[in-house]
Amino acid sequence: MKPSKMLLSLAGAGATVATLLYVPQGCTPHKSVAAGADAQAAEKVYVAPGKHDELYNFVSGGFSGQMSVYGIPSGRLLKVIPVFSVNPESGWGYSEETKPMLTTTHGFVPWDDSHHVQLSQTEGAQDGRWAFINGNNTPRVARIDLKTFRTAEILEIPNSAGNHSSPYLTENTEYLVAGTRFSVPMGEGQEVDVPISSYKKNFKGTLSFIKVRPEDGRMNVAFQILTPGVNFDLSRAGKRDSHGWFFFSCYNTEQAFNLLEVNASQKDKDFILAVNWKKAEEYLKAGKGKRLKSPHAHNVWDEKTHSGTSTIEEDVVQLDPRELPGLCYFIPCPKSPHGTDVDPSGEYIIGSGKLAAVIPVFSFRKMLAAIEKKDYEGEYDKIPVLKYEDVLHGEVQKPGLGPLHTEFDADGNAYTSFFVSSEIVKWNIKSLKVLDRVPTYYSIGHLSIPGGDTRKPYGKYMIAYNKITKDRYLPTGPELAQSAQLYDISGPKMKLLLDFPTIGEPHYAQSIPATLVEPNSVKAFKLEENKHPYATKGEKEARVERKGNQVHVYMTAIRSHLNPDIIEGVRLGDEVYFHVTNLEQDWDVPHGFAIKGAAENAELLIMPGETQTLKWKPKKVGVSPFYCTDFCSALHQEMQGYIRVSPAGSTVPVAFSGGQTQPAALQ
Ligand SMILES: [Cu+2]
Repeated sequence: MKPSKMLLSLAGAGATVATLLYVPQGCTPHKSVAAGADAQAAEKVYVAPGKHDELYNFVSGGFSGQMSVYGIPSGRLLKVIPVFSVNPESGWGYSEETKPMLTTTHGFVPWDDSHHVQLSQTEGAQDGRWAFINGNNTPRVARIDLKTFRTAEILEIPNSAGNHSSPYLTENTEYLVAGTRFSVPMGEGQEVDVPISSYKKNFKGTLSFIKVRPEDGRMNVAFQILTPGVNFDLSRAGKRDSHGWFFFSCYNTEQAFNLLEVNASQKDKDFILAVNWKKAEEYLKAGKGKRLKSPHAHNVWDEKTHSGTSTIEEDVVQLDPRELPGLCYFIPCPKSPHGTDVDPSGEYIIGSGKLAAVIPVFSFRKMLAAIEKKDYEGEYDKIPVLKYEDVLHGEVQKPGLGPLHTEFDADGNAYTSFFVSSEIVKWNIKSLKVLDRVPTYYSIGHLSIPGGDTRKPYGKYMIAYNKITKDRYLPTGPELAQSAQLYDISGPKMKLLLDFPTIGEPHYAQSIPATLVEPNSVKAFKLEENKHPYATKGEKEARVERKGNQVHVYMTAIRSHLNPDIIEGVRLGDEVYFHVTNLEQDWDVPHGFAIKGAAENAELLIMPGETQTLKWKPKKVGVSPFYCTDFCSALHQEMQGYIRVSPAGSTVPVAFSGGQTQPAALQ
């Protein structure tokens, strides 16, 4: 009996956790741990102190809205990269400079839900420049610069209601996509005030194609495709011969609007939508798109000013496939498809029906031939539906229960995750024969093979991202750490090597050899290139200036003091801006800045050569301490200062002191 099934059946019979732990015989979850990983496995994941891991693993944080970075094979957590949510560890969303990055047309959104990581590619291979990730709730996509491991750009997606099939990208990073998870009425004001029961008539979906500028990665919505009102789940771009096409899985082709759990599982087959984006480019060039007013925020980080800016882009161009032949085709796919994945050759498209008993494998060549013949099964909202048998390469029989996602090795094999039966199944793409299966602990969602979605899989490892970890780690109350599991796939049989806990819920993740990222890593920002308007590039420039009710503190931080460290002349009602420049030019010497009673935003973390700003509105008369929060030197505890706040209307003059800059007022 599989541990997961036993767990479910025992739990169903009302067994307590304690009962589970003390089951004496063979098939307890604990026994399976011993069977899965052994001393040889430990050797394979051991990275000696001082040695570096072989791969970076970029993992989505799910409900945390962040992306985290692990070393593989050790599973060591290296960094949490803040993206769509505020993050106190780095001041993301708290400092004045980072706030614009979380701005949307709905205002400042401090918390989102991030799902899928994509690493940039050149000619179908990972290039180590950028990682992309989607914000699911308030639809957005982000680009992370792998030189700094920082979010460099966030683009809001207009006319979208949940950005799930995103941000999958083409093999030269020409485009990344953002397909709406939910369909909604499109338009503004009264146009969208319609009864929900008018779903079939009024609800529409969109697929956004976001252009990525090759030289610097800058994103913009190049066009949107208006679609029938269905739900889009995941997507993958074609590669090699199928480059120029994109494949989106869709469910709820029933167009149900309530009780989806029942009403969206009525039909035997839903669809994979095949989009010819080269054709879309032709239509766009020929002026066939409609420009629609669609305000959306575009937030860009500037490494020279160490600041983000948020601008509102006003419109997008939409293409309507009902009027543009050759743009879109539906491929029937059994039972509510979740994943759609394209193999390294670009020929095979794998659909994964969540409720299907087989895995259908489609042939790109057969798809083109079927389109050529124009022998369709019919139309769905005026879009041609191809015949299942015409496009099918074959079906994998009895693979498991609840197929979700498929990745590939370099030897023509596919690995599919099965949520319901908690396992990964290895099968051959051409012969469709099942070759091996291993349990996961428990309820796997995505899986990832390094380079497994590219033309050139790195292979060697596979990582499972699991939803449940009952019994895998020390208990931590009702909420347990979620989990990733590392498998060795270098031999004919898959072998479990390691469990490691993750930050948030790990949805998708991708790994890349460290050699493609490590040499480019930035160590410090050059102080002479700091173009922040409030930068203080030397201690002699440190000062305090009043502008109306604003007090600007030009502060420097260097081991082991803040300058100025005494400030007077602030009055209740003032807004104090601490612009702190970290003067260090050395790797791994950030300084922090915290002040008592910073109710609106709290703290800063400032990298070497960088300037960041904390806004502070004092609420009380008196003296408040401030200090460095990052243990930077032997005299870190002494890295502190005081600011005096006088009553409104006080005549205490602005004065400051620190090192050589002691003013007359304080002598
Ligand atoms: Cu310090």
